[in-house]
Amino acid sequence: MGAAAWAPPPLPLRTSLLVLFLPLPGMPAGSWDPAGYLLYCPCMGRFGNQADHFLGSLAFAKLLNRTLAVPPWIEYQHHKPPFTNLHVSYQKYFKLEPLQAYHRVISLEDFMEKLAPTYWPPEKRVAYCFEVAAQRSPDKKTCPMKVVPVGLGPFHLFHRGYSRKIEVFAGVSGSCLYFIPFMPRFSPKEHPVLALPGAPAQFPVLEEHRSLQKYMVWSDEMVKTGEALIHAHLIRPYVGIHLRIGSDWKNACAMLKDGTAGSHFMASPQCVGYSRSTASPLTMTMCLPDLKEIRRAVKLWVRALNAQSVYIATDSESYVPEIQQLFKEKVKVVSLKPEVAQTDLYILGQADHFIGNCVSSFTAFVKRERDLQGKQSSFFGMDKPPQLRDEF
Ligand SMILES: Nc1nc2c(ncn2[C@@H]2O[C@H](COP(=O)(O)OP(=O)(O)O)[C@@H](O)[C@H]2O)c(=O)[nH]1
Ligand SMILES: *[C@@H]1O[C@H](CO)[C@@H](O)[C@H](O)[C@H]1NC(C)=O
Ligand SMILES: [Mg+2]
Repeated sequence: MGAAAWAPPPLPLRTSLLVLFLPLPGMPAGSWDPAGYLLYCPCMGRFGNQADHFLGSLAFAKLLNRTLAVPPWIEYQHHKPPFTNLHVSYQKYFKLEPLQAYHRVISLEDFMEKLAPTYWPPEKRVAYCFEVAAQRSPDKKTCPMKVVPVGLGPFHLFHRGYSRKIEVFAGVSGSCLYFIPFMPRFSPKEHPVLALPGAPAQFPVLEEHRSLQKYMVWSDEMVKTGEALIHAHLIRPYVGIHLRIGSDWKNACAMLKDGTAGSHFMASPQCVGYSRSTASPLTMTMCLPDLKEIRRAVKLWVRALNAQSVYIATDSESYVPEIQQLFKEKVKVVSLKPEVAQTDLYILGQADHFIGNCVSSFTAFVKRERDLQGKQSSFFGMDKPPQLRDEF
């Protein structure tokens, strides 16, 4: 809480924060960090997954004392032109500077443009490949295409063949714990740039890394857009809800039916608890709330807050008429379906109460932000979620 919440700090504090965000002494911008760099491709999942991985990778970079090259977000636009993956700079949605208060970072774009030509020329580039992945390749030594994807096109960074040399190591993709014993092998002197085909982090984000989200501060542009929409369309207090009910989600939740998934399924530790032994059950309603549950939960929280409006963020249907019907004309029910999904995240983050989907990492982003700001949240199928262990 406090400064951690990243509400605009009072003026005297702002000056001290500014000092905090200046490049470290002796490390002028554009100079090479002798402690080395960590690069990774955010190649798994959409925004929510990438954000979880970002937090873990940030923590991992700090653990290794390497500067993190912050990758762009990968957005998949297969349904509309240009029908390819887009790489959206981190700074479109968030500020880069506040991250420096936690650990040294540089944008991947800046790294490639300003540092790589001098310090990391193509002939010096090494691809680090997870052993398990390499073993799937024909000669058991190359990183298969799927593992070194053509993910970050504009930078040709994770392009197959970007490197002259492949270093295979016995780690397991997705778990930084497996990395650690092998780290001494990768001294910054011999391995100045660790470029990984995936995030050295777990999904979902570890409980102790959730609070790192306080360093993800919305960009001025996002704040401006989000605040303008809230002002124009919503009346406080407002309840924000996240409907994750589209066809891909229906398929995912169907895995719960046979009971093999258990309580821990995708982002569910955020509501059932991180400890497997004490996790509460994960029900189908929590994964895929039906209209009856959506109406029940919305009614409950609108009454509890005497809310004047409801904001619906959705991956498909919005159910505006069905929800409006609950309140006659007394409550304004709004769904904007913004072009940029992060606009929904912003508006949900600012709500007076938030009802999310426990299994969704899109919800998890909002839940973490709100937890850090002391704002209340619940989930469909779970009105009173337990407190998580956060390092504030
Ligand atoms: N605009 C908008 N997009 C959403 C919403 N819910 C899901 N999506 C889209 O679907 C993606 C879901 O993938 P991801 O973020 O990884 O979250 P998860 O699959 O729910 O864990 C998001 O990144 C958005 O692109 C929503 O409420 N509003
Ligand atoms: C971490 O890296 C920074 C920047 O290169 C360096 O000044 C510092 O001494 C390093 N810390 C440790 C413990 O190696
Ligand atoms: Mg996903």
